[in-house]
Amino acid sequence: MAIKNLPAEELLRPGGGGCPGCPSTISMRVALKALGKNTIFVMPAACAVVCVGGYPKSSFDVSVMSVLFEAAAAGASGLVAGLKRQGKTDTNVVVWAGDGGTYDIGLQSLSGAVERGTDFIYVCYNNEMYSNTGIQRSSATPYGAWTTTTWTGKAEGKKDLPAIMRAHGLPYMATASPSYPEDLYQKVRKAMSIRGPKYIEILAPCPPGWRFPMDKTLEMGRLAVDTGALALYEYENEQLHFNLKSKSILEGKTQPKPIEEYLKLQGRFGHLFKPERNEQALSRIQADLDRSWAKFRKQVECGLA
Ligand SMILES: Cc1ncc(C[n+]2csc(CCOP(=O)(O)OP(=O)(O)O)c2C)c(N)n1
Ligand code: SF4
Repeated sequence: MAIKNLPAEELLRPGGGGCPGCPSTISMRVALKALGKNTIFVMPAACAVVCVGGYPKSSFDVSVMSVLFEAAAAGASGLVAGLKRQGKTDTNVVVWAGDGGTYDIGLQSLSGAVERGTDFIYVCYNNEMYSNTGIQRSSATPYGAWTTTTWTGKAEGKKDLPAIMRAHGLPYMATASPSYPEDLYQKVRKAMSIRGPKYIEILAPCPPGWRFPMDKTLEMGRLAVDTGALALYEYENEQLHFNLKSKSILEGKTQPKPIEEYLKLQGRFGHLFKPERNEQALSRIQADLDRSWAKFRKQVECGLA
């Protein structure tokens, strides 16, 4: 599918509160083209809910239910049950949450909703930190990254939440990027066609938090895929299927670019390059990444996910 073939209707209007170049807003615009008007968003505390705009104004042409930080998936479960009671089973109930609200504080409510088989789509736009409250670390923040609570670089690696979601045995999971809108669109459409819980994780390069110029969001997303920092895939019927360049990286047909090419454009990793290169940290980051691809290859070879 070509980008010009995406539906022309815009359900995200101008006037939202996101920063220029906001990856959540760009992704939301594409997702709404897939979802259409019969959609209700459930949003916990995060940038995205601020981006909607201040009540009574809204930049969205669909309803948004704002819930407590820890309760997005529980709120969605209630909404799905209420709609079902009214006979409305064709409404898309979609959680749109940051990584703080997903990897950390909302994890129990997400796990519970998935375990109960709730028919909803949960989207995590993962900007790898708590950006709305001033860039604090989350369990999705990668090793070595600066945040206001990891001044010298995070000492721990990130939690593998996609693996935790797959371990729930849910019917559909995918990773996506605002830099590949056609792929994101198709993954949202696929999620809409499947009953039960669906989880989509969007890697969201955030200019103020990652410290890069705001016109470089899409370039950063493409570099994430080119270096293998983001693996684009779908998980369906307990199988992993890789997409776009991630497929040829997995199959060894494309050599990923060195991770440094991605890191050195982000101010949050600036301390790894100056005043002098931190070879130990850089090699650890590359080695961790290589290991995660080796694991993916094994999983695909053995038909495991
Ligand atoms: C229980 C609770 N703790 C803390 C907060 C403050 N808070 C509001 S938004 C936010 C950060 C959200 O981070 P994330 O989910 O990663 O989304 P992002 O801001 O990055 O878009 C925090 C800590 C809150 N609203 N409720
Ligand atoms: S801080 Fe990042 S995620 Fe939040 S509105 Fe700005 S660009 Fe978007």
